[in-house]
Amino acid sequence: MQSSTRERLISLLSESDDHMSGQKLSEIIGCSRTAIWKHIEELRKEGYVVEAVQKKGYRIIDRPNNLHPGEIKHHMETEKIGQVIHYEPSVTSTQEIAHKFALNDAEEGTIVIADEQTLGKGRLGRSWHSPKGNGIWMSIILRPNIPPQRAPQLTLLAAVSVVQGIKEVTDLDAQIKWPNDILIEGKKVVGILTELQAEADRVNSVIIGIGINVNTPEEVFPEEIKKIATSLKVQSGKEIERAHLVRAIMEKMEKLYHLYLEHGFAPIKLLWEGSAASLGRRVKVRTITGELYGKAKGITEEGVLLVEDDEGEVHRVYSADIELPQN
Ligand code: BTX
Repeated sequence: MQSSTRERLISLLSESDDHMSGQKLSEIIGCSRTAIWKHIEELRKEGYVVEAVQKKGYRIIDRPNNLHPGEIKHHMETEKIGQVIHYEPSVTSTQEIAHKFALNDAEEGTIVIADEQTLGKGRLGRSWHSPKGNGIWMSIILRPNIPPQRAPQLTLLAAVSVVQGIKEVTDLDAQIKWPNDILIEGKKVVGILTELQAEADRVNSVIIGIGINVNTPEEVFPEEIKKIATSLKVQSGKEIERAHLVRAIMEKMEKLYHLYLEHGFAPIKLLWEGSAASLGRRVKVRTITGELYGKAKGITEEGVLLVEDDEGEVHRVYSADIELPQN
């Protein structure tokens, strides 16, 4: 099924308060009534419940919890972010695909989203568990005119967007653990991986990968992450509509991105600090060169973490894993 016809059909049926006749749909979309009927049959196979009433027409009365672009874009209020969506049922990693699109001049705000990843990537060569049908695995391409050293700020911006989107859709309060984890009740519900295509002094594109455990039941997490991972459904007790959450995150991100381009990192920093789990606490910092214990004092204007050790010396931490020992 051609995606644009399908998307138009879904949005026409979703936007109408009443049934829509096959005749009317075929006129608006510009195809035959038989084609409309075939599309409706396809939608039913995918889990849409489409009511058909004689002399009145069709109406969607239930929809599957899927990530099709038509579902995500339905009533989405953005100009850029998420306006172009590449959806795939199964991929190795949405980051890989987004890198290819970025090299081929994809528009800023393009997203790649999948129902399953078979080789989901974390940082430093780690893997990201991305099972089918219950998470959000997506990569967003941005093209800010900034030097590469400012790119980590966009990880923090993305984290704030996700926290705000989660709050709007689920009413859960998530917290950010510097730099890229989002936690609820101390367990990881979201991971963010920011990668760059850049020259020495300027960024060509920033590819922000976001993985969210949305409706994952506890037993689906592999043994090695069961203790540290959670999902929004486990935390809220409710099934979450994934497309709704993606849409909310896109809308939050677009607002924050405008703010960032106009006023720099300062306003984002304030919002980030408001949701930070680690600030003011004792932390264990693991970098590739070693370990450090101290108090997380804050982040700099560049998004670098400041940690004061027991001798009072303040260290700038650019990239690390942070542990929050139970106080
Ligand atoms: P990270 O390196 O901070 O975290 C990876 C670690 O998190 C793993 O070693 C494991 O311990 C744990 N982990 C793995 N899977 C999960 C999970 N589903 N939930 C909770 N904990 C887990 C974090 O890296 C960055 C993850 C980005 C994922 C997105 S998904 C879309 C995009 N495509 C892609 O391949 N990666 C990004």
